[in-house]
Amino acid sequence: MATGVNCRSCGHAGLKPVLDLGRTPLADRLVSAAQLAEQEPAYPLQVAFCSQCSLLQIIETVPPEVLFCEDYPYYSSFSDALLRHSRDNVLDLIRRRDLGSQSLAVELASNDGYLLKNYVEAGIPVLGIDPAEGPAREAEKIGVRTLNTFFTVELAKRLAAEGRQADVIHGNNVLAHVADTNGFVGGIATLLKDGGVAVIEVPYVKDLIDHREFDTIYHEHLCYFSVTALDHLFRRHGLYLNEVKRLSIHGGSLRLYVEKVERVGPSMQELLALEAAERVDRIDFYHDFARRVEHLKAELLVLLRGLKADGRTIAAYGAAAKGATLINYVGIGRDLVDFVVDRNIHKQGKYMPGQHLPIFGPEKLLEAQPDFVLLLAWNFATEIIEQQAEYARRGGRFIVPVPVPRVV
Ligand code: DWN
Repeated sequence: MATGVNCRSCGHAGLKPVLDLGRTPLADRLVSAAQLAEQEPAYPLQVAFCSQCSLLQIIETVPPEVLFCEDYPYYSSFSDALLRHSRDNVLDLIRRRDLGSQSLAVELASNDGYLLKNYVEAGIPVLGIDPAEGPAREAEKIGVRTLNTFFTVELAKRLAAEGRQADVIHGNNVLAHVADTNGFVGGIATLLKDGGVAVIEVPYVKDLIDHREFDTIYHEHLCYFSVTALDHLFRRHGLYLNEVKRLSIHGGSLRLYVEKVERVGPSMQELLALEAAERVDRIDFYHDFARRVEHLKAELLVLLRGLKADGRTIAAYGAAAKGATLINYVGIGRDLVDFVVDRNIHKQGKYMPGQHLPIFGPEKLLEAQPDFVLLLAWNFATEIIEQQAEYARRGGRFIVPVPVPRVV
């Protein structure tokens, strides 16, 4: 049975359904105390596959203004691992592309300046573009010049006309978020200098499927990319995906090196071959994903209910967007988890979407000393467990929910 919706990338009609997570609240729309009694907006969250260009995507498009502008609570700098990851990327590019004071580094979805600040430190001119008011304000405070707006082809044309084409364009965790995928990529082609490079990071669909990372599916994430689907997308706009790196961040990501000259290297050929061999470009690869996600849900509920039945107390770590998908799909309310903690001060004092679990600062863990902490931000488990050494020393244990629910 095909959906009546066209592919976001190639326009092909008749996407094939893969997973239906039901109607869910918006993952990053944290609830204030005053809003607790209000009806929360909820939207269908259905995943489908395009058999023409092999792009996995969600059917629903929530208006970007609703998702990313006011009160957008995500600040990249609350993860030390992400800051280190971004700094290494920039220093590598400065060296590889011999960037200097005559260069221009642009970041699409530059957030709070977490990445571009490394260019500023090196005396290299930057321009950030981000629609989220709070993070853009923080970026300006640390000297990262930021346009508080969405990136569009029109903006790219205006900047190019002003002589502001870029030597490097960064786009981390944004390509999957844009409602106009082709417009966004067309804008990159317009804004990039002929000899420039776009360095883009996206979660990798193969890791999502292989490791049952269903909770990274939410309305901000419209597309779930394979290298095959990305190659089709970029070539449509005269861009070439010449080099790819697989990264462990965010449960498995790709770093894409995209240029205006075609010189496809071995890293790209190897991944295209791997995807063909594992049929990542066919619906078969996604066939039993829904069943495997159902299993994870059952396994996690058995674990949590068993601990509660033994009279144990459970809290959670990471008021993450993926955490919202997980607690609402699995059905984790205050009957199982007492509260959530998060370092992000903009999230503290609010409540998780849907299940309305209260959010506190991490110090709450030592105050309440719950027996177990469910790591909703499992993608930063190593960093968080190290950080919470005192909680563990006092007997606390952690639950990692994905890919297999387990106590560590
Ligand atoms: O695509 C996106 C990814 C990259 O980031 C965005 N759409 C939104 C966001 O997704 P998320 O909220 O699921 O991402 P994180 O980065 O996994 O969220 C982790 C949460 O945990 C953040 O709220 C920060 C918090 N945190 C913390 O409190 N202490 C994180 C670390 C590392 C910590 O030590």
